[in-house]
Parts: sequence; structure tokens; C-alpha cells
Amino acid sequence: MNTDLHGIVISRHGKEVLIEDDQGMRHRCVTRTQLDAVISGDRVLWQQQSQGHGSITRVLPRHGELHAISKTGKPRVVAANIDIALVVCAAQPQLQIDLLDHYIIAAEIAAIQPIILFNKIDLLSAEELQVVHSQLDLYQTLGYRVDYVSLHQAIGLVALQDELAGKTAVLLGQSGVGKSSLLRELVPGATARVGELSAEQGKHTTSHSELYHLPNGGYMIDSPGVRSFNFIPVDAATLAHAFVEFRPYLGQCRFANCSHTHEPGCAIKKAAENHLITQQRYDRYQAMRVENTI
Ligand SMILES: Nc1nc2c(ncn2[C@@H]2O[C@H](COP(=O)(O)OP(=O)(O)OP(=O)(O)O)[C@@H](O)[C@H]2O)c(=O)[nH]1
Ligand SMILES: [Mg+2]
Ligand SMILES: [Zn+2]
Repeated sequence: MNTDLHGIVISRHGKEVLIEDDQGMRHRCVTRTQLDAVISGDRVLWQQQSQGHGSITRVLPRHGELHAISKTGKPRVVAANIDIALVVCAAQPQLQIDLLDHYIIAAEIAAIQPIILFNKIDLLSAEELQVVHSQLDLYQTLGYRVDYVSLHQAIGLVALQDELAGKTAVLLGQSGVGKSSLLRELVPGATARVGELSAEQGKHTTSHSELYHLPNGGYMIDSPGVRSFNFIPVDAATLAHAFVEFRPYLGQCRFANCSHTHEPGCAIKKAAENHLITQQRYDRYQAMRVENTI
């Protein structure tokens, strides 16, 4: 009779799941069909079948589960047991604040701590960098960590490495911002491919989630470049709570089920009018509510 062993999921390719056991040995495992959602970062129970091969019997309960809508429109888990979402943006491709908000809100909904990483500062003049600061200072005010880095010039990574030690982080951000490059800096020996041309897709983009060890303990997960990122629909209350600056006012509206759009006596609207919530984030809430509420 086989005994159940513990493992952590490194990556998944179709039905085959690569796991690592407590001794750091890797095994190719098959999953049962009902365990379809097993993904990088999952802690699993598994049984050895032969040298280097096994079968997963159970996926252990998760925290910090990140969902996205796949190209076919179905919700899917991108990564599991995440503590930190490293939201990478860059000088090139151009910073998209709406996308940044989407990543941050998705992280907040999943109770994952977002950290914003602005990469490729080597491409910007002092004036241009100032413009970026004026866009990202808001997020610092909201309590988020914002790091300005250049992976090419090795600027700004030391403090981040300390912050990540012992945690599990996932890399988010649009294609080309430098997620795989960051991974190669943070994880010596990582083989993540950095955007060169491939015949098939036009780009060597990362095509599946993979988990890597951080040198000071903890893990990093490189997820596929999410182009049209969209998270699974949430109700208005969950969405409002994901906007951190709304939280002090939640529960103070005249109506308990206030959508913070048109209702009289809305504490959120009032806070926005009084500039305690920025117009930009209030508008983003409205837009996301329309797009995402069930
Ligand atoms: N100038 C400059 N270029 C950088 C920097 N970091 C990364 N790049 C370049 O940006 C390009 C994209 O980097 P990747 O790491 O492949 O980007 P990615 O986010 O993993 O992209 P996907 O896998 O498609 O999601 C590569 O050509 C890198 O060499 C930087 O600090 N400065
Ligand atoms: Mg990549
Ligand atoms: Zn309200």
C-alpha cells in the first residue's frame, strides 16, 4: 500500500504535473480528472509509482489563490498559495494605469499583498521619470510599496529581495515589461526565456506558470503574460472593499446595499467629492463595477 507524501507543484503541462518533494526531488505526476485545477504553488498529497513518477491524490486547501479569465472566457486559477503579487510595469511598453489598477484589485480580492515594480528606468530621462512618479505616488499614498528598478543596470533590487525572502510571490504584468528578466535576476539558474523571437507566436513569451526557489527562502511564480487581464466577476461589496481607500467609509452609506454610484447619502461619493478618494480611483471603481459585477 502506497503512503501519501507531501509535495509542492512546480508546473503543469496538460495532465502532467511536475512536483517537488520535501527532499527537493522532482517527480512527474498524473492527476485525476477531478483535480483538474492543480496549479503552480499548490501543496499536494501524492503517491510514488516508480522512480520519478507518481500520482496526485489530493490538493491541500489553498490561500492566496489568483484567478483570471482564460482566452475562452472560462475562469481559471493562475497560481495558488501566493503571499505577494509583484505587479511589474515599465517604461516600455508604456505604463497603463487602468491595467495596474486591475492587477492591484485582483490581488486585493484574493487577499494577496501587491507590490508595484516599475522597471526599465534606464530608458527614461529625469523629466520622464518625474511624470511616472506623479502617476505612481498615489499608490504609495494608498500604502503600497513602489520600487523603481532597472534590471539592465542592476538598480533597485536589493531591498526587494529582502522583502520577498520566505514568501511566495507571483509575477504579474503585461507582456514585455520584464517579468522573466526579473526572475532571472532574483533566481540564479532560472531558465525563464526572455523575449526573443519565436516562429510560432512572434514572441518567446512565457506560456505556462512555473514555480522557482528564491535563494533566501520562498518561491517565485512566473505566470503567462496576461494580455486582456480580467478577473472573475465579484459583487459590488467585494469590489468596493478591494479599493483600500474606500474601507474607512464602507458601512456609512444611507443604504446598506449602496452601490456607491447614484444613491443619496453615499459616504464613498461624499469622500470622493471631498477629495479623500481620488476621482481617478472612484472612476475606476465605477468602470470595474460595470465590467465585473455579476
Ligand atoms: N532597457 C531595458 N530593457 C529591459 C529591462 N529589463 C528587461 N528588459 C527587456 O525587455 C524585454 C522583455 O523582457 P521579458 O523579461 O521577456 O518580459 P516578460 O514580462 O517576461 O514578457 P512576457 O513573457 O511576454 O510576459 C527583453 O528584451 C528584455 O531584455 C531593463 O531594465 N531595461
Ligand atoms: Mg516572460
Ligand atoms: Zn455608497
